[in-house]
Formats: sequence, structure tokens, C-alpha cells
Amino acid sequence: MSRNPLRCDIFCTVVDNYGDAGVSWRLANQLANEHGWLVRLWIDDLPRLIQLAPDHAGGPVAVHHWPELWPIAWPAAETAEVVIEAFGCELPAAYVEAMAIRAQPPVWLNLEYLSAEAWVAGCHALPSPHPRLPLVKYFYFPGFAAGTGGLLRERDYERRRQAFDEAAFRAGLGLPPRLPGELTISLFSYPNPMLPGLIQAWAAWATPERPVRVLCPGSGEAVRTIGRLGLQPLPFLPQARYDELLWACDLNFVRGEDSFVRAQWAANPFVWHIYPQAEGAHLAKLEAFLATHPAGTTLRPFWLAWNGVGSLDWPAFAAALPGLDEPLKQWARSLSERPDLASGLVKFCLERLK
Ligand code: TRH
Repeated sequence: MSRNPLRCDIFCTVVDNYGDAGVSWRLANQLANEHGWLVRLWIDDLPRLIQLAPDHAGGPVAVHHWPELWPIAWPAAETAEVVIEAFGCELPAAYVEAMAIRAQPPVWLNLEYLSAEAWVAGCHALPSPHPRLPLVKYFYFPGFAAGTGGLLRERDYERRRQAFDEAAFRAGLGLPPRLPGELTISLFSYPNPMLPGLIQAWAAWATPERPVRVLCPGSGEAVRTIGRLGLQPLPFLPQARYDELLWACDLNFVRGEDSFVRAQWAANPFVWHIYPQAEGAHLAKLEAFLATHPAGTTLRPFWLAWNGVGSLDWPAFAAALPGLDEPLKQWARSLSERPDLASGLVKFCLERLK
């Protein structure tokens, strides 16, 4: 019989990005809100979490600072039935020792990075026995295909989207109402040498009949107007409001992992700036995603150029935008029919805690 509510500890370290905290926070909330688990999130960078979730203290997830110096001894009773380390962060040694002396060892998962590559399904859920202690760690891979851990998607996502009021959202951010014919774009990327050229291309393309407004969350830049192109910095938005930004824009530039997934749920045209890796390893991941996506052929030239391969042809991409609507909706629909990552993870753990 499973004991409810289960206790779960999620450990996360943040290395100069938002994604690791963003994914851990999202998962923590789903486990607590949708599955009734008692979740503690241990994170080394609290200010980063506060940016993503300024109101975290009012929610069901208990957020704890993961101190640089963890106590040298930790009681077994203070470990959880499910222990998740996000993205290969190393658990405190004393915590691991304590896990090993529980009557029933915890289900220990390493939540991995998302990739559309074919090998993922073969590695998902593989066990890795601890070399010394009676513990097993499982590699838990998110993914797009059957046989992977799926993607994070909250149960109330569609309801929130249906209730979304774009005019109120814009007013709340101090933005003017949408102009007739306006193309609204959100821009979240790594530093990108292609950006100055893209800004020029937008400025040349924008006309009084099709003005362009680019919203840049967290950019800290000044407002700029070039002809009918407006570049507008926004504050870094709380995570739930970032979804609203993606809904409010006709085109979303996203990056990394979590904003990339959220853009897919939003199902508006998007451009992915993948996290650059040594020796171009990221390009294989980019190609793998494009190869699985129904609009991959259309997206490919512009996406590759945004990631440094080839030259950006904004007018051609802009002309292709209307045709992306249906395949992107179809993609989001088919992904949402698969079990979401949190539900799959709960099932996986319950099977091992019987
Ligand atoms: O911050 P990122 O670049 O994180 C990445 C990925 O996790 C990647 O897998 C990892 O290898 C790399 O870091 C080191 O991008 P990502 O994943 O899109 O995370 C951004 C988070 O910030 C996401 O949860 C959305 C959120 N966000 C807001 O909440 N408000 C905002 O205004 C913006 C721009 C983002």
C-alpha cells in the first residue's frame, strides 16, 4: 500500500541560468498541487527563485536554501520517500548516507535535460546502482517521444489560457493596446551576434500597416523606436506571467529548455535559441527537434541562422508565419495527449514504493 501524502525532496543548483530553477519549481508545484505530495525544494540561489516565483511563500512547496556547507550528519527521518536531483547536481554526502539507512530506500531520480534525440527513449528510467550503498538512482529523461518521461504541463494550463485577457495583460504591463496589423514579438535569448541584423531587418520590414513591437523580458535595455519598429524592455516576469506573454505574442523567441517547452504549449510561432555547447553538440539536438516537428522544414533555415548557421532571412520567415499556425497547434495537441512528466514520474515512483 502506498503511504500518502508522500514526501519529496528536490535538489537544484543554479548555474547562471533560469532554466534549472524554472524546471525544478514547475515540477515541485505540480507534485504538490496535482498529486498532493509534500515537497521541499532545496535551492542554492534563492534570489533566482524569487525572480521566477515572487509569491512562493504562499504556496504548498516548502522552499529551502541549500547551504554551501551542508551539516556533516543528517537524520534518516529527515530524508524523503522520493528524492530528485535536478540536472546532475550532486546531493549532499550526509543526505545520501541518511537515505541508505531508511527502512525502505527512497526512489532516487536524476532529472535530466530535455532532448529530442533518438537515444533518449533508450536511456530513460535506466537504473544506476550506488557503488557502495544499497541505493539505486534512476535517470529520468523528459522528451517528446513515447518511451521518454514526457513534458511538464499543468492540468489547469488550458483553463488558464481560455481565461486569458490580452488587453488586460498589456495594460498591466503599461503597454499600449495592439495597433491594427501589429506583429507583437517576445524576445528571450542568449547574447546573439545575429540580433543587430535582425533588428535592422525588422525596422526595414515594418510599415504603418504592419508595425512591429518587440517585448524583451528581463533585458534591462532602454526603449528604442526605429521607424515603425518598437523595442520595449519588460521586467523579468514571474513564471506564470511569462506564459501570458507567450500567449500575447504572435512570435516568441525562446531559449534553453523551459521557455522552449512553454512556447510549444502556447502554440504560436516560435524560434529557439538552443543553449550553445562545446564542439557544436547543440546543433545535433536542434536538428533532432526539427526532424520530429511537423513544421520542421519551414522553421529550419531561420532557426539554424538564429543559432549561427547561415544567414537570417526575416522576410521569408515572416511570409511563412501564417502557415505555421495549424502544424504548431497540431503538435501541441498531440504532445498534450501524452502523460505529462509529473504524472509519469508519480506513477514511476509509486510502482517502486509498493
Ligand atoms: O535560463 P535558461 O537559459 O536555462 C537553460 C536551460 O535550462 C538549459 O537546459 C540549460 O542547459 C542551461 O540553462 C544551462 O532558459 P530556460 O530553460 O528557458 O529557462 C528560463 C526560465 O525562466 C523558464 O522557466 C521561463 C522563465 N522566465 C520567466 O519566468 N519570466 C521571464 O520573464 C522569462 C524571460 C523567463
